[in-house]
Amino acid sequence: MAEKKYESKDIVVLDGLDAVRLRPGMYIGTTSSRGFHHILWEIVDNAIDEISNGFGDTIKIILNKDGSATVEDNGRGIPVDIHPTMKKSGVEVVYTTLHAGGKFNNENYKFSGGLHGVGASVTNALSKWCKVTVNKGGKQYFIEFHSFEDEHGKIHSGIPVKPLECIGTSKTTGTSVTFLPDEKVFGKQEFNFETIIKRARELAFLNKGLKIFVESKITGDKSEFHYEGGIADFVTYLVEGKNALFKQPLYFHASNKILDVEVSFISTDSYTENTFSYVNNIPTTEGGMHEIGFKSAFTKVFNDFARANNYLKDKEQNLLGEDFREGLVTVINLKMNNVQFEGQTKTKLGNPEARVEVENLSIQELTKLLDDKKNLSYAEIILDKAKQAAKVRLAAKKAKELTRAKNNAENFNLVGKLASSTSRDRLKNELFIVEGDSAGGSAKQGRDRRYQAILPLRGKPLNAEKKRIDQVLANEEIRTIISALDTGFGEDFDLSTLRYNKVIILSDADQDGAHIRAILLTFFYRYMKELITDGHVFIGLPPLYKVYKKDYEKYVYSDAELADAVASAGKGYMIQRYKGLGEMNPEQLWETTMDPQNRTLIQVTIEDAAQAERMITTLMGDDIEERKAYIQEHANFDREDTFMRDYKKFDV
Ligand code: 0RA
Repeated sequence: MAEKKYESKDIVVLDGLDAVRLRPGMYIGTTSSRGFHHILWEIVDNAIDEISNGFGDTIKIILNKDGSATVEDNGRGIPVDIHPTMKKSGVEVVYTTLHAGGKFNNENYKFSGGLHGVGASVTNALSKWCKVTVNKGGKQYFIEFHSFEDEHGKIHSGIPVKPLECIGTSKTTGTSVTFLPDEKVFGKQEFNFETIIKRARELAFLNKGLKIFVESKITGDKSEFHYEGGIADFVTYLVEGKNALFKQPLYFHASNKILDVEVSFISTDSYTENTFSYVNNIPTTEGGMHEIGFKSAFTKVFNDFARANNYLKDKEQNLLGEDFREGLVTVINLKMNNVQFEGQTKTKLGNPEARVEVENLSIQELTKLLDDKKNLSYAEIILDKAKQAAKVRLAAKKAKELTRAKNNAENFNLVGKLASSTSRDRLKNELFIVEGDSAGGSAKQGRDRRYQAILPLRGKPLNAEKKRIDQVLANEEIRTIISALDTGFGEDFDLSTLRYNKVIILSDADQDGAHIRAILLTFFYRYMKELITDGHVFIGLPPLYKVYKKDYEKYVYSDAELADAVASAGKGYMIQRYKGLGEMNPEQLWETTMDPQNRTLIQVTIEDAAQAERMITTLMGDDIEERKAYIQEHANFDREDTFMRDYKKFDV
């Protein structure tokens, strides 16, 4: 059999832009909506490069009725002279040569943005047509490219209809590009105004001073973004609706030969840290070297400051980075060349020099910020918060150790407060968490001791000054609950070892009772979520009144029910009002609130718990009265609303 010859002529040589057509995914990732918008952002990136290097200040993005998009800038205009080796105009080179954008970097631009740096030629290659107008040197120039199928069915992409020509005069400078994404590549798709707005806003934050207009000629929608504060305005935007602890974000900007970095941050009363980082306008969701550099600088500078100013005593250990960053919202904006992206989604900056340089510049700039006396109160806020966070961290660690080491003495003492049930039947056992020692005493005497365990909670340790849920973790009673449930908490939580099928919170129908309930629910919500989602958490419902006379006795659980009870009692009745659980004797407490045959329980849903957490965490203010009023208003499981006498419904 004749061997098949393979000769040079058989090697398929793809013209640059034809390669893009053949495998668009290689250049823009996907031809879905993301890729469709990507070819717009390639053009916008070029305009931003021009502006962020100091030429011009405005970009317009216009969505046209025919499905095309226009991107206009008032930069210097793409070069129109003939390229010495390519023998074509600069404009034609940019739109027909892959990676042509890259060559601007070192000579013309210090740093260049953009996703893959594939440049405008990719947009041209994947468009049905693309028209470019350049205003420059008093003249106006025009060139048009198109993609078409020849008589052999071969597709030619991004071909200039004719060379760049001068079509008139102009008093301005800048570049305007209009392109129609090719349906043959993308199918029928259109630009999404909301998507574009979101990214335009982000770009305006990341490029201080840049004005971006977005207009849809299809719907008439228009938006405009311009932030003189840049990423400081970004931080302000991010904390809208949160409780910021600074009047305004802190900000610094520094650069050297290798990179340019700006950072802005603000402290909030939240417990989580939020860092948003960018490299060349691209979100680095997975973080990377720049984030690490900034974070270690932050930790170092604040620890040094704390020591120098006696916030940390000699014998005290340094605070951890996570302590300083609790509640911190940060935006890091890095510009540098030759970036390497790593990670699962290629959104993690890998360049090691970014860590070193960002760290050094950040140490220098953060030190300057802290030296400025007008920032002293900000430094104090961060330090106070960090010290609290460290305390909570240590307490949480201790609690964890305690629940692990079940037999040690301290733990034994804790569980000592618990009156356990005699049965070991996990499916029948119930844990009552009871507000107050006296109610706790009644509950212990009145209970069914086979299945019901009682844990009295003294009001005090869980009282109003316990503002922070994390502090709650350091609380003895909470640690007792953790030990008693035997599930562990947080990451270690394991529902399969739960000792009680029902965890029932019994608290008074007043402000303190509501607060204690909210704190407990918040704790469960945060650290034992499954306990709630699996339906183990209940609110016990003690009566508010007893209506009675000779031969008549009725417990009343809501104000609405009171009138009915009074009416059916007839003449000569008396009303006893229960102000708290403690006013009931053991038998009454059993009969009305604990007896499975007669009681009413409200099963706590995850929404209830989320609501409780919002209440606790959004009420960080020091105005105890205001907080109490708020809790009363929002946390009292409203008896008229939630009240259900049908215990079968809840008491399953
Ligand atoms: C390189 C050099 C010059 C301008 C540009 C690039 C440029 C590129 C784009 C892409 C979109 N808008 C743009 N605006 C400018 C300046 C050449 C000169 O004036 O000498």
